[in-house]
Amino acid sequence: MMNKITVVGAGNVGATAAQRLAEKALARTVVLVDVIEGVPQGKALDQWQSAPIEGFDTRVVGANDYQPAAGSELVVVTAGIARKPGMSRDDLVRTNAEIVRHVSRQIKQHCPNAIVLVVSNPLDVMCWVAKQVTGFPRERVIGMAGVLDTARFRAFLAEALDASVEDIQAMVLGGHGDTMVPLISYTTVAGIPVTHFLSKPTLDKIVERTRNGGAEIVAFLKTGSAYYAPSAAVVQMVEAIVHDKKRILPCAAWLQGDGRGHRARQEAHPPVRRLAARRVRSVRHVLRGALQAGPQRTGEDPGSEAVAGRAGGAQEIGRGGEGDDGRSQPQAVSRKSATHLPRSPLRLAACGLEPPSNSPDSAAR
Ligand code: NAI
Ligand code: 2OP
Repeated sequence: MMNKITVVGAGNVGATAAQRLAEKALARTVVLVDVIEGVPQGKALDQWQSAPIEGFDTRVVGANDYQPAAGSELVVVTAGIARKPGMSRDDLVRTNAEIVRHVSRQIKQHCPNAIVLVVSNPLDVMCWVAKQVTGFPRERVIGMAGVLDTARFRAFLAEALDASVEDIQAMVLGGHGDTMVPLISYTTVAGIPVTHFLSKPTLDKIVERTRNGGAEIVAFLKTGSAYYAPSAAVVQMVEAIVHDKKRILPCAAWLQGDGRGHRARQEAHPPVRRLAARRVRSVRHVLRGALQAGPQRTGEDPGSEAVAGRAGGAQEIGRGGEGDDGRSQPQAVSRKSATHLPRSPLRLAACGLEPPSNSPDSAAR
């Protein structure tokens, strides 16, 4: 159990995540922070009053500032706006980058040793903003999306197979959107390859539905996006961290390609390189949009150094890539290493579970 976990953003995902964290007693205190006066306090009080019925002792407290969050060991960032019908996750980038930048500064000040779990969309870019602004080491800034995408994939497969979700083993890597990669060759039903049970057209449909899993829910809800499965995914990751379960879960992470194992895997698996290249393009695209307004902010306030660094980083990525501004890992990226490293450091990692080049997963992409 941790002493304190903070959830920033007391909206749908944040409030539901806080409730789940408390019910699982993953911390002594769960702090819910939001900018809207009264909302985090009211929701936290309501959740705390469910404790005698649900049988947990975790105190849930709400606040509009970060004082109660001070010293949190883990901070979940769900602050931001959610998608409406017709919007892509990337449409949220300008607004949410500002929000996550502000939140990250607060985290850096009040929770300097925290692990930051980012949820706000577009996920990869928001992870990058959080990492740049906090300056935390890369292993302390991770993003949730793959666990959610994997859960959706498993749920759809279980439905098609009329089997228990518990007996479907799968892993979805790639971006949280069009570049999502459900690894069909690693998908099994009680250990038996799923291709024994489902035809390619059926699997293709399930892959497509998984890719559009978020949009399908937005189309139903109309006023917001999914939150039950996303909050469950957050809590699975938090639980893995709190109990140091050694789980292998897909997550967004800043990869610099400087680990020997990582480089060896890159060389061994051409599809992963292709995936990386695709992600470089997608991140570049998003960053260009996000940073058009960037330069005029330079020098605006102490935090603008991060914005300038971000803009510089993005331009470098666009030019072919020296990546990191070196603040958090000054040893890591050099001009020399950048020539053979992935040009965008943002990629999903799943500890050696990359598909071989002739796998069905290459087709799925
Ligand atoms: P929501 O609109 O219900 O809640 C967002 C909350 O953030 C609101 O209560 C708002 O007041 C608060 N907020 C805004 N600015 C803030 C600030 N500066 N400090 C603290 N709180 C602030 O949205 P929802 O459904 O909870 O989604 C939150 C974010 O998570 C969205 O960006 C959404 O796209 C993303 N998301 C990501 C998923 C993923 O797989 N990575 C899955 C589901 C949602
Ligand atoms: C989802 O996939 C909106 O990213 C969110 O539901």
